[in-house]
Amino acid sequence: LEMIPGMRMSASVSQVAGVRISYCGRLERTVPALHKMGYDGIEILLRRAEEIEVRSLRGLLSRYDMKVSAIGTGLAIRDGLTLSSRDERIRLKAVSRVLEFSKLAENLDCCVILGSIKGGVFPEPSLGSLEKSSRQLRDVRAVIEPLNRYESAIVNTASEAVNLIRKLDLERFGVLLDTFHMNIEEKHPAGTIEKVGKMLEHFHIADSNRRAPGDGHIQFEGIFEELKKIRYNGFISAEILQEPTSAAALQKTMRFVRAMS
Ligand code: LER
Ligand code: MN
Repeated sequence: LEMIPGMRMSASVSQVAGVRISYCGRLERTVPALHKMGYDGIEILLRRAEEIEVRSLRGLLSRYDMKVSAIGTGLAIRDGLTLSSRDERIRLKAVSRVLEFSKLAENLDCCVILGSIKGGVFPEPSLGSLEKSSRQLRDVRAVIEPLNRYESAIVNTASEAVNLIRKLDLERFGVLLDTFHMNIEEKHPAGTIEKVGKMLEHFHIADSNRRAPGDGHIQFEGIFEELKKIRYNGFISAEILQEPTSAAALQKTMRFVRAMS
């Protein structure tokens, strides 16, 4: 990605089968395959931090000169855990889960994503609970991801994420923008990137229908122009439906982003 110095590509991966937006399979298989397609890193979706053995993952990654861009935490909701729960027991368990992910993230030099783990639509999330959790997580290198209203009833827009970070003075927190969610919630996605500016620390790419970019109707030109303007130098991470196959969708994404940048 010569036009955008420092910008790199990663793809969501999962060792659990059946995650529709992740390249599923053993890392021994997905890491070399992504490397061959030109990816620089993986974003690992985990239910628990203990699913990763740091030393062997580091060995595998160094063989292919790959990095971990981020740890995705959304699978924790399968255990009923959310950071905005009104049930204090659940909320504290969610906080502990993120702290476990954080230790792993420090070892892998990457960020922890606070997406779905912030809370869904039902049970109704509490902003007060999310703020309490965020204060307890202030030492975590976290990125807050606004999600669309159909997936979450809390923090749907970039400005809500920025406001939360500013209000609580969360110095280590950044923002993760996902083009799929922006397409639903933001008035002007490219302008949103400009507003987030230096707080933008991670980026998910997918088209309007969660397919590979180019397979929906998002206008990506302005989005990439804005990423260049703010000199975004983090990862662009493919979080797309693996259709018709992971390889086809991820190769298409790589070609698309290279053509855009
Ligand atoms: C998580 O990164 C996300 O964007 C969710 O929509 C995935 O279900
Ligand atoms: Mn996302």
